[in-house]
Amino acid sequence: MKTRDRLRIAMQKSGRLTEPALELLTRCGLTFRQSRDKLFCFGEGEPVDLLLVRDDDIPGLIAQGVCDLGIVGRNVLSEFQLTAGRELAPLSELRPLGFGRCRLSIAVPQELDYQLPQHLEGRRIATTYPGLLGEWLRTHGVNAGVVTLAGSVEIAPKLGTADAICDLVQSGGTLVANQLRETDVLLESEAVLAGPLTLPVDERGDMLELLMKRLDGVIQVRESRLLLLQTSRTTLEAVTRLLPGGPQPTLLAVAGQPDQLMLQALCAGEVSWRQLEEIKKAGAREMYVLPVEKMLA
Ligand code: PRT
Ligand code: ZN
Repeated sequence: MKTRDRLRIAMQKSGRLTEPALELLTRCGLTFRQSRDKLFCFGEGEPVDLLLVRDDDIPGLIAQGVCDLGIVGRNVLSEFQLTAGRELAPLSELRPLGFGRCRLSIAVPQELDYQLPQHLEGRRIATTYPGLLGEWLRTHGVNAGVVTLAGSVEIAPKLGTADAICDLVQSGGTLVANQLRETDVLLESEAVLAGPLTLPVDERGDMLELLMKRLDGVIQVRESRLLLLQTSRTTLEAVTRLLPGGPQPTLLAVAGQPDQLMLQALCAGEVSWRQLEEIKKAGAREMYVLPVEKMLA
């Protein structure tokens, strides 16, 4: 294979992952000139180009060495790893990217009496993920027929071509609209950065390392929240105990109220209403959760 000095990233041309993937790369300081056929985008500042393709083609393009990296759903990557021929290079999930979240689940007609995977014995299950479904069936020792479809899996039970389905679920709206009930989750998915198991050792390797560092920074900031609250000195310990992870909080005095403190804490992830309510019960008030725009430690 001819060596390249520019890094090439494959991403979805048009679909659910397109916009968030582009936004992520832009936040990493990458900009692209779009070519007329919109298949190849030349990177302007850094030596990183984009290939815009169907998501299903992304793992294959990396495995063949046509692209160095790809942004793709874990569902597509895992299916590829289970079904690709041995002659192709193995891939790895380099980073979870925190968008495109969904799950691959089994769903059955609402009226079907289903409690255990064993109730699928001898039945037909429609899916676009025969590799992942096959593995799950084997794990549970179930013999079922796998009906592989290219799309519109959710209508298979109504059409009589399958008794159950194995498909991606996000809100669950599609299942409800088709009188189906979600029973088992096979895989929790989100968009991931996929790459070869062994990374290139030429100029591309340096760029790759740099890109991963920027990605980590962008992801860390995106998931960070700044929590501000007020508490009295007597409830400080109880409040601090409930704070979601992160470094030690900063304490500030409140002018004119010697008993009161202002607490500032950087939290590693989302702070839920439930967590806030618990912290409030422990004695906190005037609580704010703020997104973090940039961070330089
Ligand atoms: O053209 P191309 O092949 O590139 O696109 P595609 O149609 O195969 O993919 P696309 O854009 O639909 O999805 C790309 C990726 O987004 C998937 O591989 C998943 O990793 C991720 N993703 C996240 C989803 C969903 N959420 C999702 N809800 N992919 C598909 N769905 C579908 C699902 O198949 C079902 O039909 O949405 C329906 C369920 O949604 P709810 O909200 O009704 O439960
Ligand atoms: Zn696809």
